[in-house]
Amino acid sequence: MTLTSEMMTRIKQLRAQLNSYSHQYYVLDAPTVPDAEYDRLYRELEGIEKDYPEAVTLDSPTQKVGAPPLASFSQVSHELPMLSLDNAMNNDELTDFNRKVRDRLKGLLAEGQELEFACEPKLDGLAVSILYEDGQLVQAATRGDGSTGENITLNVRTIKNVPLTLQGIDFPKRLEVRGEIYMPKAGFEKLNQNARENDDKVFANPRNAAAGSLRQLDSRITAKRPLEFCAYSIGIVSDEFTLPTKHGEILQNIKRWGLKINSDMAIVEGIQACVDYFSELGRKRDNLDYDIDGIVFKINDLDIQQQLGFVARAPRWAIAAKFPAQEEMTLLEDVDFQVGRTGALTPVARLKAVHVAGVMVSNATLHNMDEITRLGVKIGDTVVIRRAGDVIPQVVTVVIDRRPASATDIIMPTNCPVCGSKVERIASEAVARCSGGLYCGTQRKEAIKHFASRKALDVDGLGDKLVELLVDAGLIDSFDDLFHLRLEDVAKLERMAEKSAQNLLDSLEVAKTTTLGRFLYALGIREVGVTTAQNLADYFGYLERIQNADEATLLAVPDVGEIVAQHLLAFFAEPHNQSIIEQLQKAGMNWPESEPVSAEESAELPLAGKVYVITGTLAEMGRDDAKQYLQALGGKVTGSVSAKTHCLVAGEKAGSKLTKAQGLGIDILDEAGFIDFLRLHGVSGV
Ligand code: 5U1
Repeated sequence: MTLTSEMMTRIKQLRAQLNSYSHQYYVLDAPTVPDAEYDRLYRELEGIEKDYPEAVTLDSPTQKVGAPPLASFSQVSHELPMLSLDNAMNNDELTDFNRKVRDRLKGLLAEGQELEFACEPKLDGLAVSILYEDGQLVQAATRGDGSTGENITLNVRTIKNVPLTLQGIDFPKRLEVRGEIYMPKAGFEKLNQNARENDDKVFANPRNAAAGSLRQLDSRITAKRPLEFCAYSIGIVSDEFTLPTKHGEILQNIKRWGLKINSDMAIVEGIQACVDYFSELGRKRDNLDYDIDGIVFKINDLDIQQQLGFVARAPRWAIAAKFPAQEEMTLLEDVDFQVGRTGALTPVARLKAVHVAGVMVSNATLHNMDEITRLGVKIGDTVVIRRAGDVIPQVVTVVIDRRPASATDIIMPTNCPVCGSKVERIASEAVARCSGGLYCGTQRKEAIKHFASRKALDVDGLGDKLVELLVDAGLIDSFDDLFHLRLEDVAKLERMAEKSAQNLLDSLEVAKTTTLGRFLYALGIREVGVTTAQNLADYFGYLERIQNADEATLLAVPDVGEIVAQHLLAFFAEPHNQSIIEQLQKAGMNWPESEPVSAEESAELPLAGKVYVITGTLAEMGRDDAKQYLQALGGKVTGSVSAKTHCLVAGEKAGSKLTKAQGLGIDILDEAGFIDFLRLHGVSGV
């Protein structure tokens, strides 16, 4: 077949369209068409290129899937050295940096004139250089030693948000963009989750995952990794191009040319504003979509940058203010096995106490025996602990060359450390469980704590400590015992008095009236979380129908797969569980039941078809209640902001989702506004 000019026109159209959709999706985070439309156009282009291989060009969107493996990476000499940065470990060192800069600029700054700084989160990834000639990506290289790096062009070409062709026409003939390649937290978690399931390499942190993915000789592997690029400066720029006078303006140009820059960057005046920015980002750090290890502050004015120049391999006009490290080394002194609500035995590392990310850590989770085998860890080892955000600290690696001769293997006990029942492990499951069920004191306590917890019956005043006291005093053994407590017995407990005991009984009385979703969740059926419980309640409307449902009917419920269906069937088939439900109903537990809302009816609900995201702290109602209200009005609640989001409900301390929603021009409601909105839609009692 000959390649006609009509066909060439169609190829060009498709490439331009696909590049534009990719840019909207990966760089602007604002897709304008569904994925299916992108896929359709992609397949059309792929089909044409297959029929006319002579039409394939290096910059075609189909060429981002990787190439056959290299034998090794070649070397690239950086025409302009890639600099490193001096660090400031605290506010004093940051203000010291400002003082030194001002001293050097004496005479150039008016009395009291503040310097302008660009503040940029310092991504925890790998510094790279990407070279464009005539708008085409021609080379990408690692930083290496700053003078020579490795040629990783084939790998960088596969990164979704790195354009193969620059946008617009006003870019320099030669342009070197510098920035960081990193792996966003969500992609990292998913990659590791997959790796665990398939016995593949698990990475210790997003940075290692990014490095491991980028250093692949087979770029087809890199293409499958969730890497992103974020630009923070330029290197070579050909002479015909007139550079702007401010760093911030350069970044805006880079953005216009189709590359991603950090949306959390800011331009501020004076060092105090830098200190404030550092504190604010420190607070937001855990909620960002990516790992950062500090903030880079740069003098914004390029003339001033030039006046200040460099010392050794670092510029005098920039500094990296560092956050406390998220990883530290310490000694694994022992391992205990903790019994959970469902009897799962979790190995917990007892550590020599160590500061990690500003908090003293002496325990870390080891997940399960498979994880212990994977890590190859022994008691007595020196281990690396990672604490990122609010998640439980993790043991991520073992420092093998520090292993003492006395190190001992970690062995799963054969009997439950709490009740002595046999520990069992089902071949298909990673976890081992105590077979004691509610005979096991810990399982009993944990089940009752769960029953009373906020997302379940939400019994005001019945916290974990009080449940333990009640169980230890022999006052409760099962859920329904809670509703038969006597005032005089409760009042005798440690730190209780008649008034607090009465308050507890009153709260229990209130909690007797609940919703079907909450009741189901409270029962603690394995794998039935809040959403699944609510979906079951919405789908069936009546408890009895859930109790009698067969597997096929359960599988029709959104979010219910085979495993959940099996757990539900097993739970309701157990006479003991049926009797618990009967006892609770006899004790007065009740919830409204009604025919489920049909598809036609739900399409008529006021928020039908609308997508909401909830972020930050909602002090009045909590995020779960907010979600339930929105769902009851027909709205869909998702976890991440995109162009498809209609409205963001943003409570206190909202972080990157708020910034993103603002950037996309999405409606935003604070908590007070949200409560008004609910009232307007007829929700009472909020
Ligand atoms: N955000 C950001 N990271 N980072 C790293 N900006 C930035 N700038 C750097 C480095 C090494 O160097 C320039 C100041 C040259």
